[in-house]
Amino acid sequence: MSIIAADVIVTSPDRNFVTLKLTTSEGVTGLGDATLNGRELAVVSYLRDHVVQLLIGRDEHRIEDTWQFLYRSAYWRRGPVTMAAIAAVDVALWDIKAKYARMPLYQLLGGASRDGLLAYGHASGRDNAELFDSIRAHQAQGFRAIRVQSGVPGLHAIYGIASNATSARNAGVRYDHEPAQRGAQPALEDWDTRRYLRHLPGVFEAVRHEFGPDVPLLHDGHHRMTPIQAAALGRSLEPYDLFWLEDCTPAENQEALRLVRHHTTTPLAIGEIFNSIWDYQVLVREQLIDYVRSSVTHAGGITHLRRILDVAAQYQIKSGMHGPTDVSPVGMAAAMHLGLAIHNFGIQEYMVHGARTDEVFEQSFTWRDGYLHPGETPGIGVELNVDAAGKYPYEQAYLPYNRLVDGTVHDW
Ligand code: EZ4
Ligand code: CO
Repeated sequence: MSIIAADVIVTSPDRNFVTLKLTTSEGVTGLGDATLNGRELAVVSYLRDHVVQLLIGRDEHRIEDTWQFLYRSAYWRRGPVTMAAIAAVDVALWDIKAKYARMPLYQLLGGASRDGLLAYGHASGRDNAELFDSIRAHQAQGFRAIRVQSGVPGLHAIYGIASNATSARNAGVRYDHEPAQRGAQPALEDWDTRRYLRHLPGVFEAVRHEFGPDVPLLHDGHHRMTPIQAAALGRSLEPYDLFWLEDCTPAENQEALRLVRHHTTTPLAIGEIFNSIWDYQVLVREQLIDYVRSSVTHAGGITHLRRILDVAAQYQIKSGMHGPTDVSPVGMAAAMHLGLAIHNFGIQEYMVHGARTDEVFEQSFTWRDGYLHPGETPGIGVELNVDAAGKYPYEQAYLPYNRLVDGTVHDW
């Protein structure tokens, strides 16, 4: 038994996706997501030019060994490109193993620890009226937990405020599901932290007043604050009982969270741009966070993210896997299987994919009453329709960036 083919498929139905497809001598195929938003082709090259030939002839059953081989033999460890590539191989191998076993992947990971995965959606608005409409639309669509992002008076375009894109499956729910704008240059947004810090607590006060105390509310700071600013925001949001405050400071400085933690009881989530267990070492050991934001896609696959979450579990830290539209249906399926199986599941981010994406990726998952479930199809439950994928060739796209009023580039 061995891997006889490894194909890297690039398709851009609603946005760019990179998918690895492995085929075994038994005729079984497995899929892995290798999408790195805005830098997609770097992972394509990493796989096609450096990894594919290492996979041909390998025993597809040796998942751990293949992970360690790819990680250690490269010598150049970690990094988003390397870890997305390894993740794709890892998930494709788990998909194959589960298909051999004729079981949905979560069964191989220990079986279900719950009935379904609580998911949160992205509500946003330029002002409170628009935000309330967006929250209502999400609730009508089944979401029980809601991320709240608001425009800030005086700022024109900021992270997380929906464009006019409307998801077909979610009539009425407007999504910022193309923050990676197609084109040869990134879009420029503006930013002013002091205005934001002044404005946001009032937004949450209004949302709590309108929607009551029960609904879990989340917020994403998108790495924009200094530690002392983040501490002040966490404290000013305490009366509104957030489920979490995400990425309050730039993620690469783990020490920054110590200061934030000492000043606020608002739960903290971080890690969507992390890619290995080493990024969490201080945060987990010192219990500076409450939720691990890594996705299967960007943190070395099922094998590595499970390792991170097992260490986190010792400290009552839970999962909060990244689930934007740039995690493909393959990456989302992998997340759902892992989330269903682990004990320390927290919540799953869920931005609904568009209709063209659903045409390319045939999926088994279910979405009912605010809960996701990966379904019972053997493997991860996703198949790629190659003909449909071929209709949507790669298009260059960039995430936006921002500048302060004096022209300084700021964290986006
Ligand atoms: O900006 O996935 O919590 N979600 C996020 C996302 C990220 C994009 C980057 O590719 O912060 O919207
Ligand atoms: Co985020």
